[in-house]
Amino acid sequence: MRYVSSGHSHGKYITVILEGIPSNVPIDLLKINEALELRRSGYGRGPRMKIETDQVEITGGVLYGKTTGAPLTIIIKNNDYVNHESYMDPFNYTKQDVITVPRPGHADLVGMIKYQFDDTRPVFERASARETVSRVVVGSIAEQILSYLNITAKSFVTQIGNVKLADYKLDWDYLSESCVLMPSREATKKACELIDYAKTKQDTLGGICQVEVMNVPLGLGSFVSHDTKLDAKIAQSLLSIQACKGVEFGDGFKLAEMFGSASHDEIYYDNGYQRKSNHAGGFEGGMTTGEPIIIRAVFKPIPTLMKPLMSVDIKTKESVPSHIERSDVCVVPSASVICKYTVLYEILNALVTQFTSDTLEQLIKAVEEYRDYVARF
Ligand code: EPS
Repeated sequence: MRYVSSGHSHGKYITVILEGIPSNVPIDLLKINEALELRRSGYGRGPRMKIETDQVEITGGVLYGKTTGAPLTIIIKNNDYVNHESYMDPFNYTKQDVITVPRPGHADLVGMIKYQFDDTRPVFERASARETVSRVVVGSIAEQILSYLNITAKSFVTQIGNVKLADYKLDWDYLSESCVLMPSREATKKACELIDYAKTKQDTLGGICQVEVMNVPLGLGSFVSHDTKLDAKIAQSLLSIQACKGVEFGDGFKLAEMFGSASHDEIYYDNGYQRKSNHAGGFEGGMTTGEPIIIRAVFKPIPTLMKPLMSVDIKTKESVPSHIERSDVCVVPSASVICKYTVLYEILNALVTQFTSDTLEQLIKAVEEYRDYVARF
């Protein structure tokens, strides 16, 4: 499987071409739109999220409600385009609003130097996290296919600023109600207060989110070569999400302070090979172990600050405050949604690479047979 997305944050559309999806998969557009809605929601997002409605349109690769096996063409309209059309229409434009002061922490400065622009717009229009709609769309299609294999996933936020979920009692029933996607009423309240505080300070906040994937067959990915390791592929995909600065599996960075005797997952046999723990987060040797996949990703506070950091005007080389753009205060709840769909895309990609999967039926049968084989081993 592979996909490519194209489009600008304030352009007319984000377009995605997704290749390698088996044929005969019924596509539920409502589910994709619901996933996109969850991505937009989350306490701490900016005014733009009230403008966008994100209804996908599929114009290729689906006939009679099911995939044909051909590449899917998926279009997501940017409602905000109408407010930017005078300079965002690719040909019929009046160049105005030239922004020559890059924001520290954003792709602005390096992008301008590398691609020889005198304006940050051609950089930030593409570097923008608006592009993450594409990751949610392809991941939601993956989720629909994975449901036939009983593979399920959830994601949630474990930290926003200094508010850590670990300090509170968990309440999983509360997760769907939490406006910051934290499974704790108390932690949610504290996180919202902190976001409000950051907003009054004209500042931003980062955090950590966790993805868990259940019932993934043992042996996806491989140990044989550097580029066949599935944990590495997932890490690459997650790190490519805007503002992501680190990824860990299972006990992750905590392993540094643990003894080997406490770090690994002892094996026993009881109706198949079992593990006493899951420190590895579902991966050994770049392959899935069959245990739940546990991944955390850390997101830096977003770099567009209402109280700007100092920068340089590339026209005059003078020291000036960086450009102020309407933006979000905290995107970690959205990031947790994006991370879940990013991981699901990679899991499906590994499955269709490993098993016969021209059709949905073939994939289901191949995975069923393989699971039987593993159970008998
Ligand atoms: C973004 C800046 C904001 C965010 C945007 C990502 O947009 P704007 O500059 O239009 O206010 O709201 O996120 C989205 C549009 C989205 O759909 O997630 C940025 O600079 O990355």
